[in-house]
Amino acid sequence: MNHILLTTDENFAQHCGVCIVSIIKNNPHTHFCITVAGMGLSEGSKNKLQQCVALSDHSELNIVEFPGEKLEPFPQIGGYRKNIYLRLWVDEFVDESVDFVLYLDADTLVVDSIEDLFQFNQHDFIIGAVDIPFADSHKRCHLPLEFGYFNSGVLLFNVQRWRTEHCREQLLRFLIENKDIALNPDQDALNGVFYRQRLNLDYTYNVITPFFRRYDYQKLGSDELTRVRNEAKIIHFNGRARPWLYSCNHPYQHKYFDYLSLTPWHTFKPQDKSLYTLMKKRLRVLLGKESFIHISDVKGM
Ligand SMILES: [Mn+2]
Repeated sequence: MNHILLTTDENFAQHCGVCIVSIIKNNPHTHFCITVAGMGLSEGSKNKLQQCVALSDHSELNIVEFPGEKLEPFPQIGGYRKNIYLRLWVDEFVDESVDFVLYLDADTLVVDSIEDLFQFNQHDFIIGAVDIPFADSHKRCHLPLEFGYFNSGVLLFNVQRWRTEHCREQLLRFLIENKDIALNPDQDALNGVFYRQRLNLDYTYNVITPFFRRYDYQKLGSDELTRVRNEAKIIHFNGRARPWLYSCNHPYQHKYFDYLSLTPWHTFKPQDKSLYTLMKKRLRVLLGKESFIHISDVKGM
């Protein structure tokens, strides 16, 4: 059984459902045990999430209502809501026998098989994560450059070590001691504490938005950029590129709506959909002002 963890609140329940459908549709022969840890999820949303998982004959969903008081010792940082820390309770959401759990942000989309992530026998890491190319956040966090700085939207947890080495407590200590430098709550702490015990996953497992922008990450070289775009397995709509907004021009936006159409949220209409946004969107492309690469530049589109 392959274990996946997602966390959400009521606002992100739909995106969480879309992500679940994308996992199932791209891994039709894989058995998943999916946990959704949420705070304040309505009964309606819980039912809809169950219907998403029911699209697979052999996957199961476990919805956990997270007790908010557990978040109390953790600092609130910037504009982030404290529920960003929910992933850190990964060890409490699964049985003690489970070795690995793949955590996915609800703003990700799985677009290919992710079975390889569950098929290895390596235990000498605490978390697997994907580098942010050319990130400079390690300076702010006083981390050695050679370890890079990873994004916390896709995390492969070694749950056994997470539990026995009291990782959540280590992170809390880091956050309290480094309140002034931590800007990205969980992400800075995870980097700050586990940079030496990280398994470096390939870029294709967390393709963040800048990979699809015309002028970002040019230093990676066009071969590498093309490889990551073509072989993307998990798309992460981080930053402002939200596919559920009509104005978004991310080349994978239509995939979000493809999977959405299979969920009980299929009647969703983007709030910003209007003739004005349509024209603005088209005009940006026509005038060459669009920062995203063109849709046909991405494989199979
Ligand atoms: Mn995210």
